[in-house]
Amino acid sequence: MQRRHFLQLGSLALAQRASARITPAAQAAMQMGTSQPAPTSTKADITLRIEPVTVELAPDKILSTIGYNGTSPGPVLRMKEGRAISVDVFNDTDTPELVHWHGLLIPADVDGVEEENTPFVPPRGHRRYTFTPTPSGSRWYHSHAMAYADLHKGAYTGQFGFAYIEPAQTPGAYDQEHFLALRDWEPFFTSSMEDDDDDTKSGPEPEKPATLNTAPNGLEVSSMTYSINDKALGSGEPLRVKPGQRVLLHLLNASAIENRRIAFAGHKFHVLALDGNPVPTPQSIESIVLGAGERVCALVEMNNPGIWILGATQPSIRAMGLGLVVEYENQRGQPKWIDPPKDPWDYTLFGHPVAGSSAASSRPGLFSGQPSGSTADQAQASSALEQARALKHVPAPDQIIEMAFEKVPAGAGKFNTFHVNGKPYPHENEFLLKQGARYRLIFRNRTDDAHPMHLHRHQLELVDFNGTPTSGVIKDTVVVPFYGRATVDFTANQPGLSLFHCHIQSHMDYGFKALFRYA
Ligand SMILES: [Cu+2]
Repeated sequence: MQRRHFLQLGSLALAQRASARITPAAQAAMQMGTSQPAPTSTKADITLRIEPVTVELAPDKILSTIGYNGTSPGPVLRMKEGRAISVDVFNDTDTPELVHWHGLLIPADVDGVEEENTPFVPPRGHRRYTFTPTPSGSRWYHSHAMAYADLHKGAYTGQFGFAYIEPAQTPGAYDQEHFLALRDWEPFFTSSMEDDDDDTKSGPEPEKPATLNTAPNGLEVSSMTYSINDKALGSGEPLRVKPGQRVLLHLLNASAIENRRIAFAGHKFHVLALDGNPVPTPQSIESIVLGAGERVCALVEMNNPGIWILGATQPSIRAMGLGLVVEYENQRGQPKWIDPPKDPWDYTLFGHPVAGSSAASSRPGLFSGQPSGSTADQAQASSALEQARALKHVPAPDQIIEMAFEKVPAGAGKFNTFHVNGKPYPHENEFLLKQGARYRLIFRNRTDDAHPMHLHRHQLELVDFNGTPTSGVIKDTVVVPFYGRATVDFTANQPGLSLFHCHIQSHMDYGFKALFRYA
């Protein structure tokens, strides 16, 4: 196995922090103090305080970061679907902040995104967010502040937590319910990260850059410290279970940095929902890939007494803390790990079966695994586009929007930059939506990383994943495999600005985003 080689650039991080870019809107918030008066008459349903916190990953590993209400992760916020809620956010830091409600279909002015013109929560100030949570399921909340070269800002901090929107009807029976957020800490810059894409990769590579940019890689972000919630593997209390119990797990990858594969030794995950949305075809599987920002809800039958590890499949990542001990009652001994089979991760497993095609047989010629990049492949690529346009198993959209992703190594001096359709953010008026219309987005990932692509305030229905047609899988974040392709449909039913971006913070900060506007 390849060992991680990295160049730790702590002093660079410090130097950069002093000159971190502050956007004009953030600056205005700092200077003018657009704080609302402190609420006096009515108490909000929920109060969130953005403040410095300590996180005890292990007795000898206590970190300082910014969190919510004294902890990181912040509290699990339970809300009722369709019932209006108010959230008072107090910002006890010196940085303008935003709280984004990931996966909720709410207006732009409370979505918590600068690009959508949500007002900041000013430093030492307050804002009240009022919205009606929908749809039900596992959502989450996190800072949406930009970080650029400052690894102490935005999603690198401990500002994240689950928001669980309770459905009108309760889900099936279970004995225990746990919210588990995967997380990395103490990020650092590196130009030579070994990412986990080999581990999260699935299938063919239909997309390649026309000419491969062979410039030396710029800086990206990595980490050497991991946890589930606030504890490193082996610290804190184990998750205690009894034989025969059904345990409902709400999993979230709250990393600002990396996609992750996890498994539960000795057990299978019965996947019920992706990104909080029930899937058409629940499946029992041995491992799960969670892109940054993604959620999976899974039931686990406790039918294998012992002491087990639920954690990252990569041994080095588990060794650095990403895991949790699950202990059956009356069992003693060391926690056990078993490597799961290396099954490809494929969202289409959970979709409606497409008539006349199985996952294996439905792939058009382009996706049969030949190396691509030749002229013949280019020709095939255009015919594949025709096929993507002509997907027969779902209603035809009103319009197709293609989005090609490219990486420019060291495009921003030290840092890699990312382009959508040939340019970094901002795009002027390229992505215009007509209210009520149905759109198809074709994500063409011509980079050597898997990118978790998130569209705010809308729900994406996956209709094709690397050549396999599907339907019924509803997501807000879709990992597009490296050199891969994903096609999603959505209805433009949320007027206002909607940000689309890679959920890896440094990718978003350095160009990998676009705004959808309503005409
Ligand atoms: Cu990315």
